[in-house]
Amino acid sequence: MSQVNAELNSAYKTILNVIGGIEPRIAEATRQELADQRASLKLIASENYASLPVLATMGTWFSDKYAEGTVGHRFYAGCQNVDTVESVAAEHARNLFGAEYAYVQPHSGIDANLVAYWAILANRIESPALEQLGAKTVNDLTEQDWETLRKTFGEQRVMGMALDAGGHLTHGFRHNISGKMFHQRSYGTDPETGLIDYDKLRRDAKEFKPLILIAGYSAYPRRVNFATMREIADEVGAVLMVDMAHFAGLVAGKIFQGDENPIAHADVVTTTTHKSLRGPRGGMVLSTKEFAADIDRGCPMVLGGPLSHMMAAKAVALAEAQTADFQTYAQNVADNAQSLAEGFLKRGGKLVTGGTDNHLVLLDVTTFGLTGRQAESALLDAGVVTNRNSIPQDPNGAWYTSGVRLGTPALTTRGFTGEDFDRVAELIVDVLENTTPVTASTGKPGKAKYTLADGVADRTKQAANELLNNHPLYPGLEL
Ligand code: DSN
Repeated sequence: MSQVNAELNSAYKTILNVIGGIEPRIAEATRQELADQRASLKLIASENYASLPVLATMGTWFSDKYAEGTVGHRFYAGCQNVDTVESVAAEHARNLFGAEYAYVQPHSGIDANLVAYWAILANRIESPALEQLGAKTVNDLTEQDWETLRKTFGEQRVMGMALDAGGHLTHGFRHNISGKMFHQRSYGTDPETGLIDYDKLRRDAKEFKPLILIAGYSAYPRRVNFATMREIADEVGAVLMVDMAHFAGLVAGKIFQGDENPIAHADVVTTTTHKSLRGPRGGMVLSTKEFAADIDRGCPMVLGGPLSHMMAAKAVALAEAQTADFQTYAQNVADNAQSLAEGFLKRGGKLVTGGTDNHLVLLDVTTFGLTGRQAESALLDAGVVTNRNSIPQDPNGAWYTSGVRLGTPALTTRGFTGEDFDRVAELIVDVLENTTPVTASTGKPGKAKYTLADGVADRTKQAANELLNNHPLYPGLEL
């Protein structure tokens, strides 16, 4: 992470002092959050550290402006500067990803997916349905017509990756609105290899005939062949939607190319902007021209007024992501994940799929006799921040789980090398080997409680500090 200029560092100090004069607890929590982030090994695969210019861009008066609508077509007066912000962010998104169309308003990943679902429904169903109902626009529809339309929409099907195979809640999981909107069938992974079985997926898709085939994941440690997904979608007449939230940085950095580049193959691509892409918290939808008009109806169909300060920060982050430095960063993220995986494998760790070729690894902690929850908590006690995660066919269910997911985007931003990640694997194995599950009162092995052997937390924190001090976070920033 490069040194940010001294003026920005001193501006942050001043701002925190001013905030402290109004609500000291918030100023203190903000200072403490930076101290905590600086002092821990952040391995949550979906987190990163945005640059200070990106963070600073979020804190401006664009926050105060309403701008529902789209560029040049707003429901409020005085949006000329918001128009500039949204146009610049969309232009950067199109250029960076080579997309025909970019919509930068979504506030989060789930918002982006909802906008995409609505746009696909509208594009593929609404027009013919309207015609059938003798209506020109949705405004002409009667209550009865809406009932008919609701039934038509309600009969639609999506096919996405199963949650325990690494898929995401918003891809049709029953406790998410996507699972209420659509009939869903999930595709899993091969029980032996842990990899997506494209032949089975094809057979299932032919039987289920989804309107939308969703590719993308939040805990699958491998690349996806989007060219094959496209073929399958075409064979069954589905729209191909890719949720690249986790790996957008690897697409932006040209690590995923050819068959692995979602933009080249999908109709609609959604993403968040704050994970491997290293921007502000938020979402985006990219698409072919065919879906642009329907995606533009995201606000007010799904979204409230756009967060213009966040769109501005997206523009800054997307400009950063077009630099050679970002390409190097993305390559390092992938290389470091390899080093982390090898670090576990050579110390007897078991990884779902046997390794990684993206930015994350999924460590099966049953070999240490632990649940994911025990492993996550013991690691946190030792200053290692991870998250527990289901593994395929997880015997411990989605709450306790049997895995820990670890990603390289954040620590790579700090400048961690492959050697550092090997040391991180060593520290994690040491913690897990020294963690003992506590038997539950029923006499059965407990799923939540554990003990960590004396001295392990301290020696891990000390070793982690050495690594962290070699790669300071926001060097020069003192609050
Ligand atoms: N919460 C994100 C993650 O951790 O993967 C996905 O929404």
